[in-house]
Amino acid sequence: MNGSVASRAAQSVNETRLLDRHAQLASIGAIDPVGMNRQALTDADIEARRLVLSWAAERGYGTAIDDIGNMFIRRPGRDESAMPIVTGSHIDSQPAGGPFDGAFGVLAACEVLEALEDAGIVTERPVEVAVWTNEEGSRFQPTTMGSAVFAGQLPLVEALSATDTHGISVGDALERLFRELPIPDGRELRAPFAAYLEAHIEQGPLLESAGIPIGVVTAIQGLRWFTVRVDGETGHAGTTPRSRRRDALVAAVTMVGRLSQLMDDPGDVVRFTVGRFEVEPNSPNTIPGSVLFTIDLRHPDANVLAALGDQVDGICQANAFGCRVSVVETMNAAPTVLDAGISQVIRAAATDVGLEHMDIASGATHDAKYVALTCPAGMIFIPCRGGVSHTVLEFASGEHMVAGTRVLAATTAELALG
Ligand code: HGY
Ligand code: MN
Ligand code: MN
Repeated sequence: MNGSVASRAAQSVNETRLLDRHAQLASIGAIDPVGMNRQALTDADIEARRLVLSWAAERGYGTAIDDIGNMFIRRPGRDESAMPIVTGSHIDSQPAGGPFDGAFGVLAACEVLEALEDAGIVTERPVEVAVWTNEEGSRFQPTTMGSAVFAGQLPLVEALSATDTHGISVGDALERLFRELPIPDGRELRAPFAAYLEAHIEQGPLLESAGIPIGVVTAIQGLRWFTVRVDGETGHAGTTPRSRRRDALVAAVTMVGRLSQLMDDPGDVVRFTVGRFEVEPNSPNTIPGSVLFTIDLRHPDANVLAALGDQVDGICQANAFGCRVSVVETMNAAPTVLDAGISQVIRAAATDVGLEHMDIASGATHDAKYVALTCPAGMIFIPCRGGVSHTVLEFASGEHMVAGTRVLAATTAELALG
């Protein structure tokens, strides 16, 4: 590792600037008294993007945006024709999330550009910050939408037609974004990167339990998402005999029960979540006419994921209770092994900065999963309190944010130098 230059980049990380910017970003979409609701392509997301772009403007960096709204901020390199080293994450949040998931990775990436600047380091390759669109997938399904489209894993037209619960499409929401946040430079989807780095809170308990500040992510487990729609018949709760009912809710809860049995895993490795459940017309004395629910299924082993996921449709159809059932798979992403060479650079950077590190597999998914299909990719985790995330209680300390950013700075500098 090019010790002195990478160390200089790490040491130039400015704690005050990083934490001030975190506070500024955390104020946009904040929930009172704690937490974050800054879902993709909402007013808050647009305002947060504007703030990040204002930091780029202060340094005169070029900015670009692609057709799915992924934004890129570029610090030039000596060789402008060389593929950039790109680092970033997302600034959209869950509806009741925290101000660290994703935001930390974008803040760390912006701070890396600042640190390189302050240290007067001229890199051979350009270094870019990426801000991916709709990582969370809460408002528009599926998760990691921007990076999936970027990597050619989700057709742009399909992503643009996804709608939120109010019927607003990604395409409509993006048109607003493009109008409100004019960024003159377009960027091709699949523009090649030399390497991609993403810093993120762990969102699990392992680093905190081990008392280790840096996780070197070796893999991201696979996931499959399904949307199940059950259409029965509404009717009067007091008069309709059971034999005449086509109750969508009875069918849907039976499906969920059977699926839960299937996913029961003594080893506690399978992750199965029904996170959204909508009943219509949702009236106490009307038989439910339709139900929509989602399934989030994850496993680190591709064969297990395939075997379980392939049974979802059959189980739902077998418990229809006379209703019409449609099961649509909105995402099927295989487990990802991150680049061994990049992981080694991250380990060396952590050692260089004087921070203990350990290898870790990611239970959450990340934009790095899709970007890894296009270039060598690595991830750096920092601990979060209690190992919790996707809750308003999510928290990461300033000390750990600085530690992760220093490792990101050293790794980025090392990769961008030659
Ligand atoms: O769902 C996830 O793992 C991530 O938060 N997108
Ligand atoms: Mn995230
Ligand atoms: Mn998340």
